[in-house]
Amino acid sequence: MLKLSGRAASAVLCAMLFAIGTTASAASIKEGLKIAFVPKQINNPYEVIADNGGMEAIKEFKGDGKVVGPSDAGASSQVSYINTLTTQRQNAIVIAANDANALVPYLKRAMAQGIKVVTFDSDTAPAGRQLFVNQANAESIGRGQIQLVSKLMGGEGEFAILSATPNATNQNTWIKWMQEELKKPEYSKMKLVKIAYGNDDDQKSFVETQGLLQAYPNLKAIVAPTSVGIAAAARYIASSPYKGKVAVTGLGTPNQMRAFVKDGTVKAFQLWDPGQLGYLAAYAAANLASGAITGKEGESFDAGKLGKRTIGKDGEIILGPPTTFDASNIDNFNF
Ligand code: RAM
Repeated sequence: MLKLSGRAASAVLCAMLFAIGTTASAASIKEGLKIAFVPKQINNPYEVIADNGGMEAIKEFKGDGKVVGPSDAGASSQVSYINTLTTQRQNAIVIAANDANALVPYLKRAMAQGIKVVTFDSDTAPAGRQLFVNQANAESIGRGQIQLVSKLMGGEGEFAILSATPNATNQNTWIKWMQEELKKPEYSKMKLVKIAYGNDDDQKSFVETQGLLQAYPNLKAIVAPTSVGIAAAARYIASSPYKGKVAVTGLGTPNQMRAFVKDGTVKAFQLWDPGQLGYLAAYAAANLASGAITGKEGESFDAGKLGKRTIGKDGEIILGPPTTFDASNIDNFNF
């Protein structure tokens, strides 16, 4: 048997106590928490991946998870779901908000009844939630989109943005940063001619793409910072005479964009892993609902396979930087 000196033995004891300490933080989540995910809309593949990530996490910590939500991303379409979840006394609501302000009174009512509210993907005004799990720093997403489209259109010419809904908090914040980036002298030959809204509806985004190409015959690129918009724009361009002439980029899932990268319609686009976003949001909600964190800046919690995460300013938790996908790496991703 291994014999240890007094000092070595106490080092081992310390290590054991430390190990017990770290497991205690992992076990700080109560079992059986009822956590409901409310996506922007239920039929959007991006949101489905995010929600599945959330359900995976909830399973890990033995909670009781579900996904409920509207079929359109309209400003008030989530209100009735919030009200039902409040009546059901869920422990936490994790929501990708379709509007910064419209939901606040209802989410406040939920919080007043002890329900924890975490926004993810798309935030409300801070009064509507305790935490916001953001996919990446909003400024770097917005600036990154302009840097990418500038490269694709050779730094000059007209381009348009095809966004989601006019009230989507996430897209509006990113667009604000895109416009900020555009003020730099290196983009002086680029002109943003229009911001169109496809409402995160495939058909509307398709028709809006067609409209942009007709209205702006000199258009050199479309940037769609929405997974629904970029896929619809790429589908339109892929079978039109604009293929190879008008660049399509923005934010999309590799699985939805793969065919368009392979056929040359899309050269490059960006995203993060939506599954990890939902996973992180579920851990944040569970830690909040277990009383392990209160939502204050500087508090940390254990987020399962994503490791320790820390709450930043204004209750924001950031997943990580986005990835740029192109023909060279797209096959390494499957989501
Ligand atoms: C759409 C939604 C979502 C956004 C992604 C990039 O699926 O608008 O909120 O984060 O695109």
